[in-house]
Amino acid sequence: MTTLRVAVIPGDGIGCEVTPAAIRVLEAAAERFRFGFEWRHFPWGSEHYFQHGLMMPPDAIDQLRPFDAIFFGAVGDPRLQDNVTLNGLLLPIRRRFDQYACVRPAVLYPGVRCPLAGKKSGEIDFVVVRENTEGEYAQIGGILYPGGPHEVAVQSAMFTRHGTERVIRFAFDLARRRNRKRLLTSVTKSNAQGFSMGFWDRVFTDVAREYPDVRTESLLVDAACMDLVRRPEDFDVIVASNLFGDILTDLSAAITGSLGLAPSANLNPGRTFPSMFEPVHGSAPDIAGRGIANPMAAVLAGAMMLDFLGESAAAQAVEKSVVQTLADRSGITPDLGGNGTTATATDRIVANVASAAP
Ligand code: GGG
Repeated sequence: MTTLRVAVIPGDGIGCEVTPAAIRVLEAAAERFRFGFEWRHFPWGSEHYFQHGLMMPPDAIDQLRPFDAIFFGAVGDPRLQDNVTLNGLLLPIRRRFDQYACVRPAVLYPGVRCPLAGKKSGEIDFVVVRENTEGEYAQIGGILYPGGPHEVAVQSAMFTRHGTERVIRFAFDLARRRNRKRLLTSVTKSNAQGFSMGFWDRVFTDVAREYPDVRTESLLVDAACMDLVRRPEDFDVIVASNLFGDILTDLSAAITGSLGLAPSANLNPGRTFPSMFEPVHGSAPDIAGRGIANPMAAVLAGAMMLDFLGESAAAQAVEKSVVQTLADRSGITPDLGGNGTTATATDRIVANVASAAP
């Protein structure tokens, strides 16, 4: 029997609520499809910072390296600056394990209320591929004369040919594999940022020549935001830089009903290091501890992990079980208009995993 070795970092806030919920669902899938999990929990995050002055220990990357995958919850604590928490935990893992393709599907499922008028389930179904290791998140910059009247802040974005080509190529391959509209949309802001984003546009045109069977479109990020609201059904695969990909995926979660439904896979496609799977949402301090966080984004991230690790039948069963739970609208959480809790939604999904047709 296959045993998947997974490092679990629940992190902060509702990360500590949705991660165990998703593990219950994944265990149910493992039992049904006859494979096993070995989970190892790492209590890293803001509490670790308060105790030790660091979000994770100095040898954290070495500790994580042997695992098949990392299952991550959320990071962020109102008592700490977000750049301390993010740059101390999530971003170094993405960079050090070269998880350069962040894959974020956006699907309008049956039973979910879409905030856009007239959109039916199934009509919105696209994937955003976010560059995940460089761009605006490169952490190059500094502060001069801090706090004074002449204070200067510099933050540079870094775009390399290697990094840009590989994520664009990944997105083209995904458009081919999905075989839906075979359309790849590249999103930049090259009218204002001619060096970096003009460079991205050129690389996009270069790589596109290798994929004559995939149609292409280039949009400025402002137009892309407008079009995601006006005509979301037209998109198939979108590729964007680190920052734009992050912003676009909060918007795509909103138009598909809830941030509580949006999963994310930080992939190292060459499998040289473990990939990491997490909900798009953060720690949500406003609802943390109340037991009402939607576990579905974490569960769907778990399904993406199963698929990446070769358990595709189990992955499909988990996704179907979420879809069934949404369609029944029983036990669902308040973000979806229900009056259920994390526990009731998880119970329904687990029951559906056990009973769903193969
Ligand atoms: N589960 C993802 C999470 O905790 N996200 C917090 C966050 O602020 N992420 C920013 C980013 O992914 O760029």
